[in-house]
Amino acid sequence: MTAAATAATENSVPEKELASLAVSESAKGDNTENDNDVDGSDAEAEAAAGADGSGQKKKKKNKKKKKGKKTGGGAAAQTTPPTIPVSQLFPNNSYPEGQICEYTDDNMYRTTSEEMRARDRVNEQQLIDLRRAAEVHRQVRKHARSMIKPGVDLADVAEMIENGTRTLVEADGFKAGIGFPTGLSINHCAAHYTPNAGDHVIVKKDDVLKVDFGVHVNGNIIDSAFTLAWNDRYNPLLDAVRDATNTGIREAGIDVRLGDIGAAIQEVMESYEIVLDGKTIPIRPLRNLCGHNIGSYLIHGGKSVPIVNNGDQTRMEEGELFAIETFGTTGNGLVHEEGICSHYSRNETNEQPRLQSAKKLLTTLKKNFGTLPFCRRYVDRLGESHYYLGLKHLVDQGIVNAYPPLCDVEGSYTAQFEHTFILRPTVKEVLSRGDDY
Ligand SMILES: [Co+2]
Repeated sequence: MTAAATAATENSVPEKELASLAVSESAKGDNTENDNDVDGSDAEAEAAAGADGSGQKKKKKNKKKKKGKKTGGGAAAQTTPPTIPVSQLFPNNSYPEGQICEYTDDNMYRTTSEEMRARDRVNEQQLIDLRRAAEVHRQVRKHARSMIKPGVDLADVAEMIENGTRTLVEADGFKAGIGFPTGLSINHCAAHYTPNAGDHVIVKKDDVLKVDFGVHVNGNIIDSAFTLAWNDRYNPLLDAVRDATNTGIREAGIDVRLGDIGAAIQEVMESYEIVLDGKTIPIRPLRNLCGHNIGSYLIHGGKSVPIVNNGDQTRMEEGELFAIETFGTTGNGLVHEEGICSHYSRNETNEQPRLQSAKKLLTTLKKNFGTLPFCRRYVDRLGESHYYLGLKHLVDQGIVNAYPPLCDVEGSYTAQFEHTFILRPTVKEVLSRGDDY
């Protein structure tokens, strides 16, 4: 999920206020090994996909050669569509590690430092929660990738992703669940579209679809996104953004300035171009979107990771969790708010609603979502109805924030890739890394 861009105009670009995400691979190439590990776990789950869960579990247990793998030894088979909680596939919290990237330069000492290792152990539970959420993300998106194709209804896609997440993470109040509304933005729309009740958008073969969803365990949120297209002509756009995101991840580290990360992302993104209908178009970053750090139950923790060089001197710090997301476009490079709103989140304010119906709704929102973003469908499924006026009242009073879809100019195409990583005392761990992106 990207930071809500305040309505952008050509004249005032509120870059500082926008946060989005980016991800990159280890500069040293040591990521290859780790990528393979993730591959291994996916391949393992894939091999058994579609089969009976318990039967496969036994089979896998006897497969000793998997034991040395980092992916948690006891991983058994997931079904298609996914129905088995990851806690059953990875007993005793043996969730796969993300991609491990060693720190470089002045921070090289951290990898082996006893002191840093001791600090690392303090946060073990958080790491377990994050890895569990990341594994849910990988397994749900794997199925999403196979079911999303031209002709599919975005309402069905959202339902699959959300129900899959709830099942695999064993959703339970604030202990575990969905991190934010499933973003399913098409073509010139870059972010913050999800179907409202009754919306039926059918994917077309020349569409470019961004799939952005989140999983949390005890408020530890994994925020990761990818782009799908079925026409090869968009490959340069997707390559540019994947490369830019991986560049951002690679540059990230303890004490690194956010503006420097943005500069690296911009340089890579702008080195690409695309030919559409015989016309060569430069690929630009969507400069009023950005990545962000993530707090407990807080998708935007207050720091923004720009995707252009905005000169921000703020530094990343030890222990911080970041989502780096980059967006590329064939359009103007600026998003504006467009269309019907579906995404909302509650503001931390003491302001009280004046309307009675809004008071009741606010109580429901607090109880069910806390500070996590939600969409209208999530309110519908609580059994609420005719709440739109109350919701509008809360938005007008500044008690709830509204995040309408964010789009570049009509006719343009936008792409997004996003990963969540944590700056552990010893290493950078790209939690949501998979064999897919
Ligand atoms: Co995000």
